[in-house]
Amino acid sequence: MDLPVLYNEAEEWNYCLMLYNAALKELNTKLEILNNEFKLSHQYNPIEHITYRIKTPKSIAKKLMRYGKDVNIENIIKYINDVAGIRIICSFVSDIYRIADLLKKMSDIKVLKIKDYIANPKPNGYTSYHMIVSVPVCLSNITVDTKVEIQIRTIAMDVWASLEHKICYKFEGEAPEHIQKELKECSELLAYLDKKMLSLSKEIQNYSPHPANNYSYDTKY
Ligand code: 0O2
Repeated sequence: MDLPVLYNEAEEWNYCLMLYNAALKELNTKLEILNNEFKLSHQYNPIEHITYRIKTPKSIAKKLMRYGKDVNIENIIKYINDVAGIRIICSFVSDIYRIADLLKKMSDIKVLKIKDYIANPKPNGYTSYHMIVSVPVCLSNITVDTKVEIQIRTIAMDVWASLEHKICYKFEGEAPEHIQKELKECSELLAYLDKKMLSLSKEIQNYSPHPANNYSYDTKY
């Protein structure tokens, strides 16, 4: 992200926020269009809902300090990939990969990094598909490539992550061992549930009165 020379740090930060917000809006619109198209041509929407946020200054500062970096705008732009974050909640695991593949094919979106915590869950049981992308934001005289973190997950994965986040916050990152163990078990149960729901949904599709409109499921999961 190249910034114009501005008067002071506050102005620079406002400029960054304008870019991050613009990138989130661009991505959100693209995803809404995809979902609407799916609804129209397959009577099916792979995206349940989308949320997005700008990371709080406190959380940005904490992350930079964890990385051993000074807290300044240059380091935020360079090291913090999730200042702008968008979360896509899907019904089924197959939808996650479908959405990720569609994003990868978008000519103006550059994929910078992928972390597949579904294929490789974190040791605590966290599962989700993460992409760091760069979105071109067209301004009056320049186009600025702006980083956004995309998290794609199922409803079940989202329930787990939000509970785990609350538990971590409550115990300041050091939850008792039995709670950690039970959380891991919950994650495995939810993964099983996701698989069952997908196979049930596939079966229901076979009963559709309009087979021509049937949505073809990815067979990866
Ligand atoms: P918050 O509150 O969501 O902002 P990188 O992107 O590679 O530079 P980073 O950011 O460490 O480095 O990468 P990662 O692991 O891909 O993504 C971090 C984000 O994923 C976190 O952001 C969480 O939103 C989510 N996440 C990762 N691991 C866990 C986990 O174990 N539990 C939960 N609940 N969420 C997780 P932040 O900055 O931690 O927080």
